[in-house]
Amino acid sequence: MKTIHLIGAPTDIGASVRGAGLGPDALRVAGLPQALRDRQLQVIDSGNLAGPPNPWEPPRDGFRHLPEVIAWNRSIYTAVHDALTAGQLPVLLGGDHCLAIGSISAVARHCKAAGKQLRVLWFDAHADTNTAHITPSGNIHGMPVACLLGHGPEALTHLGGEVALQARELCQIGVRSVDAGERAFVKELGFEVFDMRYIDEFGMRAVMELALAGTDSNTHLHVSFDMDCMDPEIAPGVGTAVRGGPSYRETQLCMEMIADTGLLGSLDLVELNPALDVRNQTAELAVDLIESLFGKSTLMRRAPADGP
Ligand code: Z70
Ligand code: MN
Ligand code: MN
Ligand code: MN
Repeated sequence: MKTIHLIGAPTDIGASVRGAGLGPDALRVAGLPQALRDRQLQVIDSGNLAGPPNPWEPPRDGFRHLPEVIAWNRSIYTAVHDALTAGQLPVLLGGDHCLAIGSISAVARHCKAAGKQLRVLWFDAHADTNTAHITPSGNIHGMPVACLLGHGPEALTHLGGEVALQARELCQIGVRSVDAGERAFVKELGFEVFDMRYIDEFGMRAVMELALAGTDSNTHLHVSFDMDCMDPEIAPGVGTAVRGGPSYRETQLCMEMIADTGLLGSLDLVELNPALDVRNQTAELAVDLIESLFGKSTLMRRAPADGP
C-alpha cells in the first residue's frame, strides 16, 4: 500500500456558511492519522496549507471570493500533484468542496502523464454543477463539477494546463438537491448520476457495481466525498444538510466495495463543518468511513466475486 499523505486545507472560501475551515483539525482530533497507522498504513501528515482568509463578501459577476478560491486551489493543485509524483496517495482534508477543483485537476494531470484511466466517484447531496450564469448563490462550492468539465473561469478550468475531466470519467452518488438551471446543465453535460431515487429503487450494491464497472488494474479511482452526502441524522456537522441521504450501512458498503477494488488513488474529504457538529460525531463518522475505504472490514467479508 502506498504512503498516505494527509493535506489539510482549512478554508470555507467557497461555502455558504462559515466553519468548514475547521474540518482538518476536527478530523485529526477524531483520530484520523492514528486510525490509519493502526491499520499498518504509512501516514504522512504535512499539516495545513496556508491561504487567504475568508473576506465574506457578496458575489461579484456571479462568483463569491473568486481570487481567494483561485489562490487556495493553486496551492492544493501543487500539494496534491507533488504527493502523486512522490508515489503517495493524497488525502485532501477540507475545507469546502470548491477545493476539489485543485485536487482533481492534479489527479487528472498525473493520470494523463502516467497513462492511467481516471474514474472520479463524487459522493454528494448536491450536483455542484452550477456556473456563474445559473448559480442561485455565487458560492463556488456549488461549481466544482462544472469547472472540472471545462465550464468556468480559465484560472479554475485550466489549473493543470487543460480541462481536467471528460463527462464519462465522472459519476455522482447520493444526489438529491439540484437547482433548476443546474438540472438542465447536468443533463446537457451527460455524466452519470445515481440520485437517491435510483439508490432507493435499485439498492446501493447495484449502484456501486455500476459506478465501478469498466475499471481495471490501470484505473486510478478518485473519491471526492462531501460529508453532506450522508443523511443529516448521522452527519449533522455540515453546512448544507439535505434530508433523505444514504444511511451509515449504505455508505460503509460504498467504502468497502471501493476498498475491494484496490484501485483507490486519491481522496477528498470535504464539507465537514465542526462549528455545526454535535460532539465531533460527524468527524468521527468520517474517520470510520475512511478506515473502511482503506480496507477495514469485519470477519464476514467475502471475496468480491462471491455470490450470496
Ligand atoms: C447550491 C448552490 C452546495 C455543497 C451546497 C448548493 C451547493 N446548489 N454544495 N453544499 N457542498 O449554491 O450552488
Ligand atoms: Mn459538494
Ligand atoms: Mn505527475
Ligand atoms: Mn454537498
